Amino acid sequence: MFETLTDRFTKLQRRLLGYGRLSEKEISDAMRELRVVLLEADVHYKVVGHFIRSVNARLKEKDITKALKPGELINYTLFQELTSLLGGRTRKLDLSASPAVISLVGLQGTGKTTFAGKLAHRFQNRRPLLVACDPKRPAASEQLKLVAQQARADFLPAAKDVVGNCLESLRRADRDGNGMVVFDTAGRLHVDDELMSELEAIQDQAKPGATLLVLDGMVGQDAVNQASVFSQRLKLSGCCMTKLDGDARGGAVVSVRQATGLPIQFIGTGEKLTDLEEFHPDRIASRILGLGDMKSLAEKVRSATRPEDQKEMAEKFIKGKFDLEDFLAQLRSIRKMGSVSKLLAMVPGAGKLDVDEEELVKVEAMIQSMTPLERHDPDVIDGSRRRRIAEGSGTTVTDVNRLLKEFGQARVLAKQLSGRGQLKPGRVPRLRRR
Ligand SMILES: Nc1nc2c(ncn2[C@@H]2O[C@H](COP(=O)(O)OP(=O)(O)OP(=O)(O)O)[C@@H](O)[C@H]2O)c(=O)[nH]1
Ligand SMILES: [Mg+2]
Repeated sequence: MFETLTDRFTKLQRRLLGYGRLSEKEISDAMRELRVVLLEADVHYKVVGHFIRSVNARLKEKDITKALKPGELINYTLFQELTSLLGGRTRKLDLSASPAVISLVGLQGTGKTTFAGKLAHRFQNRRPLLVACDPKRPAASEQLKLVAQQARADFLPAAKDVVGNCLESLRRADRDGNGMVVFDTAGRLHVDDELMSELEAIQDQAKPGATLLVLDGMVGQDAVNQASVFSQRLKLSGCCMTKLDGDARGGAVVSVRQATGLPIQFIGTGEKLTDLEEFHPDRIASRILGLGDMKSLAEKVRSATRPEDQKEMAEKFIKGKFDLEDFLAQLRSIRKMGSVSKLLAMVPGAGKLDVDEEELVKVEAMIQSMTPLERHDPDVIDGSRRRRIAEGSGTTVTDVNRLLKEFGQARVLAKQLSGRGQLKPGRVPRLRRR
């Protein structure tokens, strides 16, 4: 998987590691090579532009080169930015409803039926029911039946009235106690109006909790186009990228999130039922970059940034100059220490404080979706930027509003307190969920 991309990255990194210093020229040489690597991997050109700009901006704004070799700093920055490009945090499939209803959509042959089987296999304990939704091609229904047998899942054959059949499957699931229902919808060679109307009808009437777009990872940038077309008509919750075991160049995986906002939730790595992986942006980034030992590099960066930076940050905060970039750095160092609640439980009297870890993850995702300017000067974040940030981080505008409001209040409070000399360095505002 991603061999070509990893190969190119490894070569680039080997050269970068040799850099003794990091001047404008080295940075721009490295960026030029990075552009070639990405374009050759068939990454969408707009995504390449975005990626290069953010890596570049990050490299220029940071100066922690004392403890790190320049090449290491570039590697680390590439890792961080690639993780963020791939979606930042892992998006788990929402299985809170019972039954959890999942509709699989996508063009012909992308791997929907195979993926239905893989899902059923993975979530066997929920007694999945696989529903065939392509009455026009009897072989499609037969294929799903076989897949269901292999995965030991229940099966409902296709019927002429596709939507009616979906509704029938929900009644059956209630009756038989299936905790998961998967609609294996019909594929078409091209996106046509009839297909879309049928999928819309399924969405409107059977109301699946998740609609996943299945994309063939081999088609490269075309996956981005498919994702755009499907999301114009349907409310997609995420996608599954299949066939990444082949000689896929990786471009689709790298592009789709940034180009369409659609998170990748699974990747298919073979034809067997077990060839399914949950998509973790950080692990994939590390794999693509061929970085085995990201953990110790991260440690090094942390210790390199620690003592002076912490003090400087506390001072910034007191002076009201603390920006969202600093805030993100703080948040990361808190999260890297492990579970915040567990940590707090060790502090006498603080065990009952409610620190919502999920909230911390969300806040981190939101700040990651901001540009350097927005992080530095949150006042520029207007309505459309808020929408973009929410979209990019998989949160809502209300979440972004809340973060900005609380951040603003903390800043004002810090200024007031520091005026009265009541605040000591080292304190950072704690976010509460409302
Ligand atoms: N190598 C590899 N092959 C896959 C993967 N996923 C699916 N396939 C193969 O791709 C082909 C098409 O898969 P299907 O699951 O039938 O695709 P589909 O989207 O249901 O196709 P239609 O129902 O015709 O729209 C089959 O030969 C699968 O074995 C994967 O992750 N890796
Ligand atoms: Mg099929």
